[in-house]
Amino acid sequence: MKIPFETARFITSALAEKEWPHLKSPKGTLFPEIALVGRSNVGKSSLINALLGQKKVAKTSSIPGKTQRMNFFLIDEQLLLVDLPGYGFAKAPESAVIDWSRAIDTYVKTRESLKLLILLIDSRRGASEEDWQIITWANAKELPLLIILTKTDKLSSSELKLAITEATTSFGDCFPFNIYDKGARRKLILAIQKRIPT
Ligand SMILES: Nc1nc2c(ncn2[C@@H]2O[C@H](COP(=O)(O)OP(=O)(O)OP(=O)(O)O)[C@@H](O)[C@H]2O)c(=O)[nH]1
Ligand SMILES: [Mg+2]
Repeated sequence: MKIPFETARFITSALAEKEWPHLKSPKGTLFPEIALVGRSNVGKSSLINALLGQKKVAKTSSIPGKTQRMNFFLIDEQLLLVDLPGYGFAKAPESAVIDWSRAIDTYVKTRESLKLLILLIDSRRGASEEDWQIITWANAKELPLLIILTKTDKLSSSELKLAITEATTSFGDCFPFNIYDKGARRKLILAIQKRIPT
């Protein structure tokens, strides 16, 4: 699907299933959807901004747990992109953590219009237990999955090489990314386009 990632229109912020939007295209079908998932603070909101070449589409923060709801954006009037709340954030009240993880779990397992899951993993930390749950589940469901190693600017080139080798060995293809790499946006768009069926 040839999405240029030029415009983003905020649609809604949701958590419970009944709040999720069911937006239809002029053709009368649900818009295809891609979602970003990953640990809190891994760089999901920052990646959305980089993808759109705009600073303020998704709110970012150095404090983990910034995105506490699912934020739905309509991209180029063609595709829904969802910024999911991050998991593994220990400082939020326990009940809130349970609500988030339940909502994310239900979302990735049941959302019919979901066409691609983008899993972000911090290049310095490797995959967590929750990341592995997502990988295993996506493989079982044959849902296209794009794994991105984030914050690669924090690694030396030899550390990065090692991180990529380790990631490739344990879960296959991955895409190294950092928000300061000017060439990354175009490559990322191509990687996403390649994985969304037309
Ligand atoms: N050095 C560096 N910092 C980054 C990069 N991407 C994100 N950050 C920083 O990491 C912090 C968290 O980024 P966010 O994009 O808010 O992370 P998030 O995954 O949306 O976090 P939650 O909303 O809590 O789930 C911010 O301080 C960002 O500026 C990167 O590529 N390199
Ligand atoms: Mg966020």
